[in-house]
Amino acid sequence: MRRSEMLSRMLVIAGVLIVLLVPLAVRFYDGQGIVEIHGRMAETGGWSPSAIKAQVGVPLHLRLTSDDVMHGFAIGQSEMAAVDVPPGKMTELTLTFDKPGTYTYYCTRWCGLNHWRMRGTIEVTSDGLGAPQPVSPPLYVTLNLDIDAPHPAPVTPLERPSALRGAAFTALLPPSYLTTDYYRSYSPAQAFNDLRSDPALKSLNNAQLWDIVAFIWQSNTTPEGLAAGKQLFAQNCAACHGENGAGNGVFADKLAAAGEKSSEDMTGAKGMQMKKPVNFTDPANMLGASPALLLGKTIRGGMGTGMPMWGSIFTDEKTWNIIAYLYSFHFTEVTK
Ligand code: HEC
Ligand SMILES: [Cu+2]
Repeated sequence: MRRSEMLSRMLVIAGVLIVLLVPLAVRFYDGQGIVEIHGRMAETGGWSPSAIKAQVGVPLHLRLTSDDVMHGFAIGQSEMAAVDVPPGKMTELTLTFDKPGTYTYYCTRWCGLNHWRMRGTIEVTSDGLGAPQPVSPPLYVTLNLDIDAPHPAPVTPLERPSALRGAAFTALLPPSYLTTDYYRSYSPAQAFNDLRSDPALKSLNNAQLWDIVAFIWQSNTTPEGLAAGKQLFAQNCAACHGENGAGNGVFADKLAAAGEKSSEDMTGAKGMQMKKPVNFTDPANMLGASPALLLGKTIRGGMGTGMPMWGSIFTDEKTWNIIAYLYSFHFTEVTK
């Protein structure tokens, strides 16, 4: 064989190899390989694996499938749209993270009583570049609130307050009541008591002061924010708290019916102390709760009461929108 012929054959072989290997290599080495995740209802194991690792800026390829019913997959605190994970099919997904941290993936379909326990984590690290961003503690911690304590409202309105009527008194209202800080830190009942003892407002009757409370609450939200909160509530909370917030969602009964069984955690240990989902339409309870308290409970969860923790799922903005929506069960014309 002549030297040049051998060389050209080798080049051909090399070329063929490159054609065959490059796509494979790209699949495996441009990222961290391919991770296959199987979804199962929480009672039979949830996601497996339930913890994976990734690196900042390096694509993570996922192949998702379900071993039982239809599940959904989404990453908490991100704008990623949820993808369906049907049984008997592989759904491919590539994710690239631009910040280090622990991300939560969760099921977005109500697949069973313990649907919300279908969660896993992605630990995203960077090569020592850029220290993790310091996180400020949530407001309920700063305010030192006991978010598990009962919070009955010392006063409640006789009729439904109206933000629209309340807006008529803006000229009298000291501006300090309209700050975000004020709204987030106090319950509507506390705000009512503050207004009642304010000399600037002593000409007004109680119903008028409640209208101002509704107006203050309305001023801290927008129609878009409320619409977003309503949608998030319907998707994530209504199954327990009820479509209309009355604490009678379809899962509320099922949780009660499951009785003893529902107090088992995923390992079968009886770690749970199940409670009834809160009725958000009860003024005696809700008007005694500040947005900071409700947000605290929402992000931290009930720690074994059946109330899931949502802090790793929603951004702060989304959670504040849900909280604003919860008060709309009490105030009329809460949007402009
Ligand atoms: C699986 C059922 C379940 C789901 C889903 C659920 N909750 Fe709850 N929630 C509960 C239960 C049970 C309680 C009462 C026990 C407790 O306070 O820990 C509760 C209590 C709360 C409280 C405390 C209210 C108060 O007056 O102190 C808030 C706030 C709350 N839930 C918000 C939410 C939001 C917001 C969502 C949706 C993002 C949600 N919950 C989804 C079961 C649920
Ligand atoms: Cu599921």
